[in-house]
Amino acid sequence: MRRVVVAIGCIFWLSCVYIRAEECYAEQTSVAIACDMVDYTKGLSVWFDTPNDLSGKEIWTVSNGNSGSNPDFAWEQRSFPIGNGSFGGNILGSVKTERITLNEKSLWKGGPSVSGGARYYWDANKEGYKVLDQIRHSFIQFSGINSVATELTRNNFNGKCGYEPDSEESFRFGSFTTMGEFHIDTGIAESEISDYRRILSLDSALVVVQFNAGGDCFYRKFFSSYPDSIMIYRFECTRPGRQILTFRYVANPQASGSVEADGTTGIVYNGRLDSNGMQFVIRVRAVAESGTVTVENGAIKVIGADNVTFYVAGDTDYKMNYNPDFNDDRAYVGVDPVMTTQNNLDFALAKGYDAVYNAHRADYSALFDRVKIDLNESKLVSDIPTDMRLSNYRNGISDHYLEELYFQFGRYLLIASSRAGNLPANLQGLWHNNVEGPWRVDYHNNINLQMNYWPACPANLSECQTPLIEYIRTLVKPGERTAKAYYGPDTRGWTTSVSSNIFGFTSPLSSRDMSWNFSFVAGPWLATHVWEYYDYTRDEDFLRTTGYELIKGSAEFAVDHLWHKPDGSYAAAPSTSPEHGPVDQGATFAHAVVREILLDAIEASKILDVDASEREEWQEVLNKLMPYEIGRYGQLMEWSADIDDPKDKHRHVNHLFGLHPGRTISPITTPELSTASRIVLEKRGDGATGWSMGWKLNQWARLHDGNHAYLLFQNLLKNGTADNLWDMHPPFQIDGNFGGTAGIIEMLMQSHMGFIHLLPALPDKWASGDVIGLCARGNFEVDIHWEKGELVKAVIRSGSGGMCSIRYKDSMVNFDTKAGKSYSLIYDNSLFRILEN
Ligand code: FUC
Repeated sequence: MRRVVVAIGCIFWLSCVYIRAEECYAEQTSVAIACDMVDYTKGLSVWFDTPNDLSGKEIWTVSNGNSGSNPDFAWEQRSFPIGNGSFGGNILGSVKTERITLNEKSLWKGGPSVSGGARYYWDANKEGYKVLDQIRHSFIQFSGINSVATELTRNNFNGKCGYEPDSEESFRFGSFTTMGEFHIDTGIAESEISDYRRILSLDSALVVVQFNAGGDCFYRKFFSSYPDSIMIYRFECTRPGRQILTFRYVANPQASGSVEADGTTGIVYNGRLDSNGMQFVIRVRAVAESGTVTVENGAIKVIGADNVTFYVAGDTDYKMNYNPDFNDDRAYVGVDPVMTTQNNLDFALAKGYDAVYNAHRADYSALFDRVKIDLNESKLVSDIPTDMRLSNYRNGISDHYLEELYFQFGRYLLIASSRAGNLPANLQGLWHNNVEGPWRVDYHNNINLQMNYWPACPANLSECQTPLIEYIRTLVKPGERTAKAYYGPDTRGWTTSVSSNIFGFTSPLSSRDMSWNFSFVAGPWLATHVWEYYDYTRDEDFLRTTGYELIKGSAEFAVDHLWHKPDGSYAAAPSTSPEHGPVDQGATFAHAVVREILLDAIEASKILDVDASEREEWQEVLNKLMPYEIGRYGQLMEWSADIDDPKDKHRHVNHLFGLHPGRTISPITTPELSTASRIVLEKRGDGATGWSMGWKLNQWARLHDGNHAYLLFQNLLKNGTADNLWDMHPPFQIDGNFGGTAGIIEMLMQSHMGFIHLLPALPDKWASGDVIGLCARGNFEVDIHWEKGELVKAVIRSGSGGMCSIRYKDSMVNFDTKAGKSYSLIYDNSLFRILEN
């Protein structure tokens, strides 16, 4: 019966294809047929049941500085991101005109190609080292923090380059910028549809927009493929011939270029950014099943097609450069995007939709499927839209499915925004809707970039960390100049400061506000991630050929930037604690980072059996570094003097760096410091901006307080998360998502103290559960099963062999492992039984 009706409808439809789409649709709705929608919400999915409209369209032409809110609400809180690590988009799911925002991670303003050229661009460091002795002397003269040191630091330890776009005639720091938008008119009125759903399926890395229009099921499917460097938008309908589409590109308004026909079924935009002449190309090709495709006035028109696939390729002329010539305006130019987009498009077209989709799924699943989490046997039911779930959660309704979803969403975002061969995830991962954005959507190095990579290794996505390591490599050569400029010509090694870009920028910015702009341990902090990558993967080749050099250069800088005081001790003077407080003669945070990178360098040099004398030096500095101190209300002191304010609610908790992400404070090895850290966290409180709650969640987990960690996780979900599950600083900042995912792992397993600690911070609310496929340092993969709040069984897969030490509560067990073998650990009555599987 149904088939007959469909056939009649089809004839009717074909007869009206040349009438304006809307009119045709209006007539068509009179033939109502039930449509059995495929349910794409099944499994792990984030979804909405109401469409967006076009109210935010092109709002990105408005710059919004560092403002707390994105002017485009629908984009920020109700769209879905797709990405392949470099090429991404946001799907708005509006009915009448689909709107897709577009990003390529290397599309940046600024750099050495701005007017003024390379010499101007690289002239960003001051010569702070010239007043270093004076500053240090003042700390002796005035017995600590003093206004002479503050003024000298403010005037000499900033840089020459502005951070605000209008701060310089030729703005060289630059900004990540939008690649424009696609608008696809469909001729279908929102008022005429039912059963609308917009779904991000985490199981398949696919966005689906679906609805019933006049009894026909419409599906739009969107994904960005890493193996084929192509984005695909597929418009399907259960009734043949119903697709009437006009596909238009709207360019970044701060660029020049034009849209032209690319053959008879596609368009191409070849443009250059006004700021720096960066060339970028977008190429679209429509492949329609039946119907006609034409190109008119720069738009693709599809009429009367059954299903239509749009293949979209985009690229820029950006080239990463590890060894930039400081006189070369074009040091970061080196790709021909006309060619790369053509090749990618041709290749994908030849492969066809099914093969491209299958390759995308295989690539994604190989990463995503490694980790499964099940809290209290939560059934994977996605029977209500995510915004309602979140609203219920905010009202105190427990929802472990939502918690699992949030955890896996972080893994999805990392796979979508950080893949080998490209830049790391920036402040918004890969997604931005504006010509410039908050904090230039840059690489922010006093917590944010680092937080982006907290989950990479433990969430079994170590491949996704390679962009960070490649990026760190790009900072070394410019970072050596910065190190020398501020700490003297004999300073060894490299560093970077609070904000970096894709053009090797490592200098401080021009602001005299030292609380945020003085950030010389940013380089060593980044370099700890190089060690972490090794420690998880135990890839000794990597350590030898790539990693060690980065770690060593960073440890050398860490040592040379310290003040070797007359009494023989070492202190970071001057230094600050982000992003508040005075210019100090030894901020706890700076020392904690120095400790960590020196420990890393010592271990790395031992493994490679190199640099014995450097090792001694590193150990000597470690021994004589100013120690942690406990202040008047029992708190871990943030500065060298006991000036902490117990009412201080500041979001940065960097002085607890040794607790997390570092490993120099732990309830097991340093109980007093751990208690002092707890006092800091209690005073700071459980609210904050998105990423800050994400960080405190990790820190509470490191204190082995599962219920308090869970409280922070709940606060992050309730108060720091948009309906599409993006982290809200606000505005949207992706770091909190990654901090949240990492924090859940820290609650279930830790491995930073030389052993694998199972369920170190299990909250009462997660009484039973399973997690499969977490990674621990030492190259172990771990599954954990627990019931009624107690460990029942763990499975350890050893990737590199060697001793495995496991801790649960106060019990420890050590056993030797062979690479490639797996071991079951049964825990019963405080005893472990270990079986080789
Ligand atoms: C740090 C934070 C801010 C913001 C910015 C991008 O400076 O203190 O809150 O997250 O990074």
